[in-house]
Amino acid sequence: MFKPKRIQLLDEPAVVKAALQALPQPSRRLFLQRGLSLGGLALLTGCTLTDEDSAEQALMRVSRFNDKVQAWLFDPNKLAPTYPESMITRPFPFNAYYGIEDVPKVDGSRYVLELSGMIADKRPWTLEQLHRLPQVSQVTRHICVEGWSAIGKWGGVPFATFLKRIGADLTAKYVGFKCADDYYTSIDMPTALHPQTQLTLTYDGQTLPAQYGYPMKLRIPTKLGYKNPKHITAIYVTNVYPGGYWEDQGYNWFGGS
Ligand SMILES: Nc1nc2c(c(=O)[nH]1)N[C@H]1C(S)=C(S)[C@@H](COP(=O)(O)O)O[C@H]1N2
Ligand SMILES: [Mo]
Repeated sequence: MFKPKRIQLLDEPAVVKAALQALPQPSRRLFLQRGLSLGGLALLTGCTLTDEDSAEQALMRVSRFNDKVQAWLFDPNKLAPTYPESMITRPFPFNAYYGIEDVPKVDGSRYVLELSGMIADKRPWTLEQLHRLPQVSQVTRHICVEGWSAIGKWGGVPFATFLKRIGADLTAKYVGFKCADDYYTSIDMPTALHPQTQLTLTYDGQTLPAQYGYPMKLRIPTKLGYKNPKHITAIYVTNVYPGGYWEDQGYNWFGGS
């Protein structure tokens, strides 16, 4: 019988420690109760760790397991906290994988939002058409993994309204986003349909400023900052795992806040 060999090259305590930090609280507690070992980690995550695995690959697999746990725990009816306007952070921080001088300059009059994948009506949308849909607003907290958070006010169209309007297949697994910079990300369908997930056109009652994602971004208060794509140019619906700019470099894909 084939029996996978235990990892030789791996720094076992370091991998277990890093994996533990990647796990959400309930499974972390379970794991601590069971004792810390790579064997236990393999049992818990269903990942067989062989000596062909690098520590990095092992952690990636634990992170994918973590996606599943977070998806199970995600309550589609639970709302992220909202705040009074007096608590808005001013000025609101800018963040991207580049400096503010490199923010993409998008011409709103020429802008079109492209649609593809499991969507019945793939006709592209202009900004004007998006503004004509029913608008809502929210004052919520944006939390960045880099260690800061800030409260802001975003206005736009509930994303669920938009997805239904275009005839997106709501049983599909993922919604993916391409941006005017080289950024890209993707989210699970339950999060896409969450009542606070918003196709955002305004910030603080004004047209969305360039640095915060003009002409359109996705605001998801139930997820960390990197899951909130700015300058969206294309949206697609798919069952094929799309990854993301930071996710493909090791950030956890589910990215719940
Ligand atoms: N297109 C694009 N979207 C992006 C990013 C980016 O670099 N490009 N950075 C993400 C990260 S890590 C954060 S914290 C937020 C920052 O949004 P803000 O500039 O509105 O604070 O945008 C997210 N969306
Ligand atoms: Mo971030």
